[in-house]
Amino acid sequence: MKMTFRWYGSDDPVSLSKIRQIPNMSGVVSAIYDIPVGEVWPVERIQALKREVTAAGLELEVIESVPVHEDIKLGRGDCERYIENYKQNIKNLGQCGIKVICYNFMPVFDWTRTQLDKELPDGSNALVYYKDQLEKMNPLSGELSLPGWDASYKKEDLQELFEAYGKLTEEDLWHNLEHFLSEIIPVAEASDVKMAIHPDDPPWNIFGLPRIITNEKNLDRFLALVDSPYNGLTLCSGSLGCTTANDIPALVRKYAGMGRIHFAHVRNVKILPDGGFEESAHDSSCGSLDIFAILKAYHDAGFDGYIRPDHGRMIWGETGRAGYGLYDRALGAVYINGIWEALDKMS
Ligand code: DNO
Repeated sequence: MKMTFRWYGSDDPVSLSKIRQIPNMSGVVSAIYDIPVGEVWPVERIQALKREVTAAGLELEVIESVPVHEDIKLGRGDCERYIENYKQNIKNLGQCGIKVICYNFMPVFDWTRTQLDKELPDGSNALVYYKDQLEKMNPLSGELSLPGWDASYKKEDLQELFEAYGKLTEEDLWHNLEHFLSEIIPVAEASDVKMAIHPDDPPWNIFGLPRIITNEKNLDRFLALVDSPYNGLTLCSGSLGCTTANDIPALVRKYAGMGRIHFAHVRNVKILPDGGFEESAHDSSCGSLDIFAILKAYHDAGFDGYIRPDHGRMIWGETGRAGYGLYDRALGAVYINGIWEALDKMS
């Protein structure tokens, strides 16, 4: 595996030089954040980003993410133009040596939490999803936004988007996803860039919006839509793992065994009795997931793709982008590295 870390560009308070000091860190995953969703990222901009990262002694081989415009998910309006732009982005990124593109197909909202700074008993702050808080949230207020979200919409379009999704069934969403994949995967193959869809987080419908990348049955269906190694997964343990219905080690064993996981997001989550959840430290002892079993499944499958610690809590007084501070994510990376070294030496 290749250990990586998410970096939000030059205004990220977590600098490249700090990331480089985390042991065994091969590179960062990042994106160009100031180009409107759906438009083409010029090659010069990608090269400049790559130069900045490599000058700091790190690699840039994974893009997280190239967001998918809502018109593509809804199969309407400028859908075909945005698909052409997406293809151009794949070509441009491939030309710059990018190996994996992470993206998602969640209608309107990316990952959703109800509170970003819940104080845990040890004094750390974490992101949480509480059902009672969710019921009080108004998705149309435009106030719902998480740091680091892959925004694929404009605030003023929310009302209209909700109306459009009101008429879209889950089957329509599958149909639009299939169309998108059938167009882009041949380009990804020709450009040698592996596409890696991120599962829906949380993996259930939210605010009445359909979500389909949620469980084993749907992951099977997704991979069969275009049966190519270039049509793969970002397997996010914390997203799929916030319901006990998903057995993460089993999913990893299956899909890594098929060579379809290109990017591993590893984090733990504590599932609450009512179905809500709290993000926890990475260690197995802190949440509901067995991180050792998950990593063992990757190791047994001979996984040699990219991996990253996922959200961290805010600890030691750190402030900044919720979920994406330095300290707890660095602890996560070190924990994953430790388990991996043990697995290597024991095998
Ligand atoms: C959350 C991230 C997601 C992910 C996107 C991919 O922390 O894992 O925002 O990057 O869903 O498009």
